[in-house]
Parts: sequence; structure tokens; C-alpha cells
Amino acid sequence: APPVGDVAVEAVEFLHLFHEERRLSGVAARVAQVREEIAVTGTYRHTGEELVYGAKVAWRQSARCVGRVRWAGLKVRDRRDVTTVAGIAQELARHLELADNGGQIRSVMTVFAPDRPRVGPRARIWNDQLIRYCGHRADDGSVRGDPAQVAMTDAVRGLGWHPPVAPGRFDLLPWVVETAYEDPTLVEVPRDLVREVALTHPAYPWFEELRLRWHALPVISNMRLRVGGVDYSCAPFNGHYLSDEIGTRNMGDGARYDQLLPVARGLGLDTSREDTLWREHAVLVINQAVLHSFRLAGVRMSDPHTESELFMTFCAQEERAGRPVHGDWSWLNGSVGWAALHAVHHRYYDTRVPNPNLWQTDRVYG
Ligand code: NRG
Repeated sequence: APPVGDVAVEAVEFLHLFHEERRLSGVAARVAQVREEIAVTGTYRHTGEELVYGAKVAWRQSARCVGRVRWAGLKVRDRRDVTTVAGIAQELARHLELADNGGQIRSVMTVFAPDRPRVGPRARIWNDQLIRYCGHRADDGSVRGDPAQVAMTDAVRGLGWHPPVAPGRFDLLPWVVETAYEDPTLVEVPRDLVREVALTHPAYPWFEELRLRWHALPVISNMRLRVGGVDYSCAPFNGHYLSDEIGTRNMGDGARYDQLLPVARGLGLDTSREDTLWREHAVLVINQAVLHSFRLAGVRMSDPHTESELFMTFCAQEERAGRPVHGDWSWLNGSVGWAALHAVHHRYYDTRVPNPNLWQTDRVYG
């Protein structure tokens, strides 16, 4: 179970923020009520509006996210009354549908029941994202698919899941949902709700022969939302992708799909020495392919220049509101697009991480 901390202190701080920012009266009465509830039960129940606003502020204060200019537009689904595996699975499917929105991706968070003080989560999703590809480890030690998902793939197999007869590079992992009353349960991802984009390049026909693809939605499902001293360990959320995430990290990283060499070969680059900068060339071409393919498929995606400008707008808004801009420089800055217009590169950020926020959780498997 997570440390309890002083719930009341955080609660009071949050209630003041909520009433001030929303220009609501009655903060003293609400604080008194919450204090009493905490004294009796050890925790308190957020009103629907507190929860919605708290979730938005959690996004606004997420130091690693460059897309925060959109924080107030988050669609928060209050599903605190859904506590069974079957119910959660149904809501996750609905989340995918709402977020996908025909490719015009919407930012959505679905909040399930809060953790119990000193006991811990009422529900937990094992997957780090709702849509992820298996990493199948073969007998010779090689991995087919996403090497970052080998442990999760082993875990679902341990729960009785059977991988496809011919394991592929882009097989969807099933969900594992666990509740306080039910064991970890496998749930097949509703295939028809998963939009994927095949990667092609506008100038290089051979690129599509690499048979690369990626899913349209990044739905983070292993972070804990913390609002006013209350933890929500099951609160999956999504925005949309920035090209770098797929083009540079997922496709380019040596410990992921490791595509720099195949792409450099396609380009006919001299890979015998580092000072030809063939890696930079290859990674740029993959990023172009990602942006091109998503645009062609009508799926929302950001490029680093637009996103950098938008982040500067966010910084200006926050400063105008008298708030510090919390940020983690190394996460806010991608790898592509530094040279020209990349404003996020040229400043520093407040490195404190206040609540409400979203916190990394420990892995529950492997
Ligand atoms: N890099 C990861 C996703 C991390 C979160 N990114 C977002 N979040 N865009 C990947 O899958 O490549 N979001 O909520 O939109």
C-alpha cells in the first residue's frame, strides 16, 4: 500500500486551489466537512467537480508532458462506482472508442474507485498502456515484437494466455485487470477499437517493405492519479502522439524496434563509421514517415515544431496566472527538430513536482 501521508493537509490545499481557480465560494464549509470525513474514515470522497478539476490540474502539473496546453480540455469520466473486472473492461473499451473519435483523437481520462487508505488499490491494470505489442522471446533469446514488453508478455502467458501460432511483431497484448475481490484476469482487447497506422514514407517506396506500423492511441494505464491526498491507482488516460515518441524512441531505440540500421541500408548510407551521422539521417527519415503516415490516415499527431510553440503558449499562460511552470527538461525536449524553432530547448523549468499529479507506479508483474 502507498504511504498515507497527511491526507488532510493535501486535501485542504487542494480545496483552496479548486475554489480559488474556479472562483467558487464556500471553501470554509467544504474544508470543515472534509476534515470531519477524514477524521472518521481516514479519507474523503471528492465531489464530481473536484475530481474532474483535480484530474485536469494533475495533467497541468505533469512535468514530463509537453502537450499540457490542452489540460483544461481533458474529458474526465467519473467511473468511481465501477469496481468489477467485467465493468472495468467495458469502460476501458468505451474509453478507447471515445478517445479514438475516428482518428480525431480526444484527451480522455477514466477514473475508477480510489485506493483505500492503508489497504491500497481497489483495482489495477497490469498493462503500462491499453494498447501495446507483445515481445515474444524465442528459445534462442531473440525477441519478436516490442522488447519492452517481454516481461508483460511472459506474465500474460503465465496467466494462461496463448500467443498467436505464428508470433508477429505487432500482436496486441491482452489486458490484465485485478481488483480487490478478483484475481488478475485476462481480457482480450477489442480488436475493432484499435486503430493502427502502417508506416510509409512520402519519398521512399521501399520504406513500406519494412512493414512497420504503430497504434494511434497512447493510453497510459499504470500511473496513479493523486488529487487532494486521495490516490486513484486505476485512472487510465490518453492524449495523442508526438512523432518523436514513435519515430525516434519506439522505432529507433536499440532496445525497442531497432530500425536505424535497416532504414540506413534502404537509404544506402555508409554505416561503417559514426561520423557520417547515418543514425541522425535514418531517425529523421523514420520521423518523416511517422508524420506522413498519420496525416495520410487522418490520425491526429503532433510534430515537434508545432508542439514546441504550443508549449511556449502554455508557459506564458501559466506565468500570466502567477503559477510556476513545472517541467523536466530532458522529457520535454525530443530529439528531432532542435536546430530550428525548438523553443522548449532554450529555457529551464521549475523541477518541483506538486500534487495533484500523476505518479509512476511499481510494476505488478515479472
Ligand atoms: N512514449 C510512449 C507514450 C508516453 C506518453 N505519451 C503521450 N501521452 N503522448 C509511447 O507509447 O511511445 N498521452 O497521454 O498522450
